[in-house]
Amino acid sequence: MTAEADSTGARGQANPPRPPLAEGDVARIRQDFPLLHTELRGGKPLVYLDNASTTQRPRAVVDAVDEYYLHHNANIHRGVHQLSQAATDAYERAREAVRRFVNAQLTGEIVFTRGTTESINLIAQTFGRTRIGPGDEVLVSEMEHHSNIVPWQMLCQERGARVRPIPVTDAGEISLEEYGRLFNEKTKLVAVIHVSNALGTVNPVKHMIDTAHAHGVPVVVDGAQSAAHLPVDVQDLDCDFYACSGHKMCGPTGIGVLYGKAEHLEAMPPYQGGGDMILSVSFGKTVYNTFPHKFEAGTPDIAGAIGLGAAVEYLESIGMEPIAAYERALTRYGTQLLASMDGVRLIGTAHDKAPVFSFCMACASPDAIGQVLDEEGIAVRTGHHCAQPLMERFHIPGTARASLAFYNTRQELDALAEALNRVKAAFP
Ligand code: 7TS
Repeated sequence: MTAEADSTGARGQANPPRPPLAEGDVARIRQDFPLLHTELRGGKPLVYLDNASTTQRPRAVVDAVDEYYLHHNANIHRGVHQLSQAATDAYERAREAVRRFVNAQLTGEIVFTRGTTESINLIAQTFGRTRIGPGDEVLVSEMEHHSNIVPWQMLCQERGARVRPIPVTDAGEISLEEYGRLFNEKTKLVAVIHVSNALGTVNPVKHMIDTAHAHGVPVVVDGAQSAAHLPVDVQDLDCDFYACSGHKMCGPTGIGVLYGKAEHLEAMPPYQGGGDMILSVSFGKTVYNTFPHKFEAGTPDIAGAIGLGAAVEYLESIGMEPIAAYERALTRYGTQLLASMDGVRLIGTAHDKAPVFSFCMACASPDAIGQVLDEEGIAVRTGHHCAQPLMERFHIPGTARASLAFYNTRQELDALAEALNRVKAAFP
């Protein structure tokens, strides 16, 4: 772990360093993901490079979901019957697994949501509504995903407050100087992406949190793209909130996490009303449940939470430090490969990056690139990646984006480069 990486909030100091994954490890890991062995278009092996959209699931996750539905299915926190208790135990064990994974202090600081989007909307509609008033300012970076912009715009519109963008440099890094200058007595919240989905930049969020706290300002971290790539330690970061999505970290879709400091969750009003979030209801007076249940109205995605618990246990079994180290090597390899290609322009050349390669080509639009790659069995995403202000910042309508995970290989990056030569041949 480099000194620079430390300021990103990656865990690593407390644990002895473990070696990165070797090629043999990755070959074994790939056996855990049946879908990676798919053949497309008349026998071409799938090269799945769209992990920022959603990762693949290992068999352990699918099995955990199956096991729940086939053998333990019941509603939670309700019945005294055995099945309901077993389901409740499994759901709460998953919460504890997530707590351990992000190193929260208390299990109750983990709220299950539908995903990052819902986690951020929850914060905006509860914490945000109690904190943001007329004339106040919320700082968000220019590289945010729409789900860390629009909920703040909606809140600010309602409250007569405003969202102020933190500028991004040409390399795709947050300008820390400009960030520091944006603070004033009206600044009430910072919301920042840990790892950029569109550029791969790993932001120095720990440093940014320190700066915000020095001004008495709480920080929300969008961890949708970091949880599967870096060891995350919310206590070390000292973030006020951390949001992530199960499906971007090998878990099921429809389940996500909101970590919040206990003092905030305690003080926040509920998000939605209904069953499970109350202790008692009468027409005279309703008493809310304690956190995290206060924020989990209605029957949750029980199977999803159990699958997410299995996903974090799977990631832990490989080790987040070895994953991060392996991915850093993949990032270096891919960067050299693509930067050396004529006619390919990498967007996002930050010093500290996750294995996300966003690029434009002089000869073809991102969509046309995506189509040629698809014919070769290579899955990438094209377009604005739900980061239109960032595309505007780089004066481009969109990019083609190859986003890798720990089960991707150098050979797959070679296949990408080879296919890009075909794009050039197709659009001379
Ligand atoms: N925040 C970031 C940084 C993201 O990358 C995404 C999804 C979200 C929030 C929203 O996550 P959700 O699970 O609630 O939908 N990003 C992408 C992407 O880059 N391509 O497809 C989805």
